[in-house]
Amino acid sequence: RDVASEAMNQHLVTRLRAARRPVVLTGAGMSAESGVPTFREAQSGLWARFDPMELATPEAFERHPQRVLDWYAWRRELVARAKPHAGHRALAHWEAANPALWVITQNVDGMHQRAGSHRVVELHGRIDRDRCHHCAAVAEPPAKACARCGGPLRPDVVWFGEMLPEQALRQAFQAVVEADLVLSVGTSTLVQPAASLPEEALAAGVPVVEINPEATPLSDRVDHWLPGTASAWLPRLVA
Ligand code: BJW
Ligand code: ZN
Repeated sequence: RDVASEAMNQHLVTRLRAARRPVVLTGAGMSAESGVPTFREAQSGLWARFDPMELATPEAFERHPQRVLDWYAWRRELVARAKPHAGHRALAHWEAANPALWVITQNVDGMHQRAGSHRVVELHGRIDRDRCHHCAAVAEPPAKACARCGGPLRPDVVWFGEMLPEQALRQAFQAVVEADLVLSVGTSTLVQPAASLPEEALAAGVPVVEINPEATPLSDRVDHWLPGTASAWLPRLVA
């Protein structure tokens, strides 16, 4: 590493630590190094021939419920075996040092909480819960049908074409417009409305820093794009 980029990194560390109301936005890349595959990566083995974008829809569940439930059962197992990594722990430490920090995640795996973060807003639900596809009553797996209305149970996550949980969405937009620094980690920034959060920050003049090994639609407009992984960058920046 050359002296100039070391100096820039040091400058970034100072800015992040000085932030009074930081917000961290996380996506599937945050969990990749814990062993949970991202959505846009090729899926492995059994599921290689299915496009996650076509499984994560109400239409897929209505047409092929067992296929969708089997995919979720496979992913639930990956999540249960996965462990938070140094990047998750760095964010938990950051919250301990700065209790105003928010983590706003698109992930459904609960990994931030397992690492010790408390102020986590979950935009896309949780894979370890079920809810009724008809009346939205929450249920514990492995029940098969909803006790209240007899409707089919499905993972308590947000599929394409479905609304995000209203309160989480409201909290997320509020946190971002009140933030003095936004850090976007491991998201392709393609899926709405989550992809609008860093846009709102940029429009409000809030500095945005992005950690992602690949460029995204955001990368050439953020204040700093840090090409690399969550577990490599976060402990250096904020732990
Ligand atoms: C690393 C790394 C490492 C790798 N370290 N980084 C046209 C225009 C605009 C919007 C729409 C449109 N057509 C349809 C829409 C709406 C639609 C949408 O946005 N579609 C786009 C694809 C175009 N959105 C919706 O439907 C949303 N609802 C909605 O809009 O409601 C209003 C409405 C309702 C009805 C009618 C009309 C409007 C709902 C979206 C729900 C998304 N759900 C999923 C599944 C969740 C459940 C589950 O887990 O199964 O959420 S899809 C999937 O994408 C999942 C993710 O949370 C989400 C985002 O993905 P993410 O996190 O960015 O992951 P990847 O895989 O895309 O990227 C990983 C990144 O990590 C990459 O960049 C890597 O480089 C990087 N990476 N390793 C750091 N180690
Ligand atoms: Zn029901």
